[in-house]
Amino acid sequence: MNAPLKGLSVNAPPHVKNEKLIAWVSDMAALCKPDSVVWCDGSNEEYDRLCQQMVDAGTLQRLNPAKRPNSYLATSDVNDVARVEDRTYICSEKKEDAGPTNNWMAPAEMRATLQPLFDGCMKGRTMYVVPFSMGPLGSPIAHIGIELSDSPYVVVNMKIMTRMGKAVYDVLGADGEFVPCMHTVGAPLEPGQKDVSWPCNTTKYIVHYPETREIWSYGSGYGGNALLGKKCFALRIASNMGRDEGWLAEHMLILGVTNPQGKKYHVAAAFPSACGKTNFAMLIPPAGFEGWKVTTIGDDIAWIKPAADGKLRAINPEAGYFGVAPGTNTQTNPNCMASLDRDVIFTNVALTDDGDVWWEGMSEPPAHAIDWQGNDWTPAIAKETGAKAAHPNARFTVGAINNPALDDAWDDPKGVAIDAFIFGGRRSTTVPLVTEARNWVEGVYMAATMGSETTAAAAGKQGVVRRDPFAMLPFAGYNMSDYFQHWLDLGTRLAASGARLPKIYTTNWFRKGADGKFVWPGYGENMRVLKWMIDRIEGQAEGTEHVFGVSPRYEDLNWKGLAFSAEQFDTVTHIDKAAWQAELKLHAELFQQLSHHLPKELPETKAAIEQRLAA
Ligand code: TSX
Ligand code: MN
Repeated sequence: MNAPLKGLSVNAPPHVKNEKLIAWVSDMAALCKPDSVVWCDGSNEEYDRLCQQMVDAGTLQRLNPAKRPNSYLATSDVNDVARVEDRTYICSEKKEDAGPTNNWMAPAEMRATLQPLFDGCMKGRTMYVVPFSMGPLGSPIAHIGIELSDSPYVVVNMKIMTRMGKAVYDVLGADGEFVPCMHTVGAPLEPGQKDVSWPCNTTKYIVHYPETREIWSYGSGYGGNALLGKKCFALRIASNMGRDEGWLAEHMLILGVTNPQGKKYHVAAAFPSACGKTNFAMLIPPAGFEGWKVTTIGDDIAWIKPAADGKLRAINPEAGYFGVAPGTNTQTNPNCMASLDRDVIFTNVALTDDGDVWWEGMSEPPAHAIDWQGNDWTPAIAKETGAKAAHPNARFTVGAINNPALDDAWDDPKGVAIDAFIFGGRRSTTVPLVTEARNWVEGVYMAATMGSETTAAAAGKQGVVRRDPFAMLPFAGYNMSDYFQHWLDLGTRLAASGARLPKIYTTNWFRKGADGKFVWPGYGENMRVLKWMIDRIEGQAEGTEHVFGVSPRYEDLNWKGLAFSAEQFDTVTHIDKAAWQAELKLHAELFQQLSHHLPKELPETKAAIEQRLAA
């Protein structure tokens, strides 16, 4: 029996049995007033049909099938090119539950703000109902979302980035739980009004209600603002679910490492933006590491739940990669470049004269291209005006199955057992190449205090250290100090169960020499650091203990296949006491900002480091 519907009839197909879902879709259709409601099935036919529709509308360009089969280029509105952090809100009942690092508004006030914006926002458009699973369908670690969107670009990206389609309704059943994800580009069409190729609104809101587990996104069609399964659900809402239910939703890649004996380990790693997460997730072992294999489970997000045996089991909630294109090439990331051979949606890269794509740092520049804003681009124009062919935040959307290094267990509903966590920063000084935490609390301290120097690409002054605790600053859906406490509590709980906790490491590939150049070769050579970590897990590598952990000495790493001197190694590992005293003052500033609910273990760990520094 259908419950009485408040809104219009939305003609739910027979396989949709969830009354709560049907009622919600009806209510939202009544609010947004689309011309029609389409229940997506996630089929390839549907994908092809929507892409063709967008080609006809000018939103997508089909790339040359001989060069880039089954691939498209989208170019966005010039003011809709990135996540909008200043328009992103955590609307918890209490302000303190959002914490000092999130924008907050009272839920009632936000609902009153959004109501008139959403009223009639889909006039002249189609409302798509997009069912998706974050994580392998039916996995005990996975969760279901339903996104309502008036953007076909969102639908086709969600098809690549999530497990989207009809099968989700079988898992959802008649009374299963789902996270409602409401999205509009905020550009209703009057009768007869001609559409633009990238509809959006200058007003934007990316809103999360953590208590009721809802997402409302208004005015943007781009990436994390619009593909609501990713940052909004899998990080901001899921971090709340994880805190309440005893698990972790993290901004982490997951990789597998298999040694020449065939023993396999799993590592989850958090890095702030512009540290090469996707590159690390797809790392190819260098010369000297014959027989070693690195495989990708995920490149951006990890959901990690304690299993009955006390091990932490992790899944990648996503099914594809929404990665930054500029800088990606066959040297920096051969596996990624191979992934992009076909079946890709590119956004805001340049179009070459032969119907292919190009971006800065991909290869030798073409003699001529159409840049991401539709203008002629040549190397001469670039030299004269500084015009970029691709936007610095240009993206590719591609399915994980295209990755030649995809891990066999990437889709395993049980997930993989995590052996180590890595927290990496981007620092030209002070922080050594790699350090192992002596215990869980010391690891949480490293993660809480990690930072990145701003690069030229980011707004603001260059070379300033921005703290980005756990690489979660823009993504924690609740108070950051409570989040630290959750990590500490989890460690205590796992230890009490008698389980061996994953080891925690902090890395920095970005130390510079006196000449201002990077000293560590990075990329595939990071395998040398990864091997040391794994050897440590097995109790088969030495290191030297210092003020805040354990780091390898020169002789503790395998240097086969690389000319890297002990002097160079010293440049990337030495600990400057004065620099660390200054560093700890910056940690104090962070702790001051986060003082409400800050776990006492963090200032205690800081005091212990200070004591060792003074000794
Ligand atoms: O992704 C990077 N990684 C991790 C790779 C597994 N990048 C790119 C960061 C921006 C997205 C790196 N950049 C890494 C790194 O380890 N290291 C560096 C710094 C660096 C840059 C260039 C060279 C060496 C180090 N070498 C030459 O240009 C020849
Ligand atoms: Mn990310």
